Amino acid sequence: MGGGASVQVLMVGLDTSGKTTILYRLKFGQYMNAIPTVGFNCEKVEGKYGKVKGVTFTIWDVGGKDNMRPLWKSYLRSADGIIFVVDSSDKERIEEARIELIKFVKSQNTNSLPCLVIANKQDLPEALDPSEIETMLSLSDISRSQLCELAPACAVTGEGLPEAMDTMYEMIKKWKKGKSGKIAR
Ligand code: G3D
Ligand code: MG
Repeated sequence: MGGGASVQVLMVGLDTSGKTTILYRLKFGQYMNAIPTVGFNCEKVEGKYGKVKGVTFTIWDVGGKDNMRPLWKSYLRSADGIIFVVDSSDKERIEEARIELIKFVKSQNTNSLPCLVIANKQDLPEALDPSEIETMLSLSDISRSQLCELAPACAVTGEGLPEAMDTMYEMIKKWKKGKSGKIAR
């Protein structure tokens, strides 16, 4: 894979974690006020700089309200990677996020897709540190069975998002490399 490559990313996470804001920030390069997502949004985003220059990311942003969560699985079939977004300032729901994350990554046991956790809303004064989030979400447990990384970000300013997309792409490349020679999906 290199310039001109095309990858599919499934973005999930609890409602109001900032998924749609991230999607539009990546797509339009500016802050767009998103309305709560009913169903899903999908955008093609071109990597502009560095390692992802010329790479097309097709990003599926699926609604995260509790009644939508069982549907996340149905978007996995063509995904090359998962982004799980957490609201770093929402301490009350971090445990709920952990449970949904574990449930979701375990539900795709045959693929073990790479999973990037975006610790969003790092701009808020009450935001937990990335290291605290890593512990509270038990990311080291997930890392035992599949590629899993954490990226801090702020979707409002866009800070951290280019690095997050770089990391996602590197993880997908690694995963595809490891998979070749094994049974194709
Ligand atoms: P969702 O798609 O995950 O449900 P949204 O979440 O993208 O709809 O965002 C939910 C709210 O969080 C929005 O505010 C949005 O502006 C805000 N938000 C998203 N990312 C950030 C961030 O990095 N920092 C801060 N401070 N806010 C963020 P409203 O007010 O429209 O509900
Ligand atoms: Mg949304």
